[in-house]
Amino acid sequence: MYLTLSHRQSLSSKSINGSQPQEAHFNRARASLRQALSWYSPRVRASQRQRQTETAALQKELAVLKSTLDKLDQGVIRMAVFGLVSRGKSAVLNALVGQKILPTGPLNGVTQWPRSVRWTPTTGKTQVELIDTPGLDEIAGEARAEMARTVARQSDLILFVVAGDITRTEYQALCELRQSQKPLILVFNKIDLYPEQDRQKIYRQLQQLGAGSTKGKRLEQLLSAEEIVMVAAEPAPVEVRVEWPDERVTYEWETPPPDVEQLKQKILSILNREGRSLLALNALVQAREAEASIARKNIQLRQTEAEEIIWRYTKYKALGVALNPIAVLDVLGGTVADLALIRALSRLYGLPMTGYDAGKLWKKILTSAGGVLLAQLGSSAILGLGKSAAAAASAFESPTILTAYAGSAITQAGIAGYGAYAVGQVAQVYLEQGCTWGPLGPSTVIQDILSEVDSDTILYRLRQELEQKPEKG
Ligand SMILES: Nc1nc2c(ncn2[C@@H]2O[C@H](COP(=O)(O)OP(=O)(O)OP(=O)(O)O)[C@@H](O)[C@H]2O)c(=O)[nH]1
Ligand SMILES: [Mg+2]
Repeated sequence: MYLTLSHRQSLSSKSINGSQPQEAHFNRARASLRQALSWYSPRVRASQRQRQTETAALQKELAVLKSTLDKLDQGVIRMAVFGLVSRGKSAVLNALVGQKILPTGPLNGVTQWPRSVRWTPTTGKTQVELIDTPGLDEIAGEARAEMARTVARQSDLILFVVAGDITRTEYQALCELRQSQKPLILVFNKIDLYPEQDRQKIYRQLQQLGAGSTKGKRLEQLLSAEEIVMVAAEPAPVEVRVEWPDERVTYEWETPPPDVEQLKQKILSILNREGRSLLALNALVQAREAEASIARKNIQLRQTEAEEIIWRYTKYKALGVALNPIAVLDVLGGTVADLALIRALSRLYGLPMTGYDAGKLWKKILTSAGGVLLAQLGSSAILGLGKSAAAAASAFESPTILTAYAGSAITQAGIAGYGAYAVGQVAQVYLEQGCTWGPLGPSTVIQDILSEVDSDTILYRLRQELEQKPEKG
């Protein structure tokens, strides 16, 4: 028995180092997206007009889910480059690809729009889409932040190019990009402009970047010293001395070849080690957003119907409690009614309740709706007893006691009814958050994948950020 267990454990920890878990992560992400698409896509019985309006309202989210799945199927890693103007962003991408595809130049703002080029690294099997962007200080204010956010969200890996000591604007941009929760390589470009000593000094300063303040501490998680590389993407021409056979000496300008070897190696090692998992995780994070948004819209669209259902259950519950003379059954019956209401709502919204125990949900609701529901339980006990006593006494057919029975029954029914109403309201919020927690829901798969990654991977450091989850009951 023990033997089997430890054998199992050693097997699973062994497989984590190979490429198998990457494929497993990848496949699980695909399954999750497929499930989401089939769940939320227009149903076969979508003939009613209402269904059509709903589908139209969810177009955007469905498109996101679909394109995310397509991207996953193609297996292309997206890598975006960011930095201030003229740091050599376009030059770095050209050097990686080995061709001068993207225009570069000494003027600020050569690149005006994001643009992408394909790169097939020589060793890896993976295809990479490189995305060039305009300098972050080139576009003004909100538009810049929006561009950076959009591009970063779609990327699996980010390159941030600096060309020397980091400026305040650069530090701020780094912190902003960090919020996209993507792994980041800091590229120190134009090293040909610095003598060796200065170069090392700047490199050390860049390494210090994460250390220090609490803000820095968080930056460090995304930017370990190992993810800082030095390159010269488009080295400036150097003057060389040429000695001729006839002893003449002339000076000529020669352009050294680009040197981005460090960066290339870094990228390749990340891709080989965790490229597929990064791809999977990125897709899942996007799916999680889309699914939560679908839930929000569904709940909004069906507001009226939901109110009707909640009201109906409220009435049943109130009636049931009022007519039922036995105290304990009130509490039990009330609970059953609340659970039935939650189920009815999840059916109405078309949101999955799988893997999600309605009982837990109810407990959660009980605590969050606090006062009202406790009052309901309390009143069931106290008024219920009074009611039972009154019922027993009513055998004597005294009209005053009968009035007492009716009085406590109505009060209790009112409170119980309000309880059901509160349950309905809270259930809406909870269903919206909980829809991604099914067995193949993105939140669940994200958590599974992150629990398996090695401690020396980028994903491991991203873990805290990516695991952010809605409160679970
Ligand atoms: N000395 C030196 N110059 C470089 C290097 N890389 C790029 N440059 C020069 O820096 C200038 C800007 O390069 P780009 O690649 O256009 O910079 P960018 O960051 O894309 O600039 P924008 O698109 O304007 O934001 C060009 O004149 C390049 O020749 C390098 O490694 N060493
Ligand atoms: Mg450029």
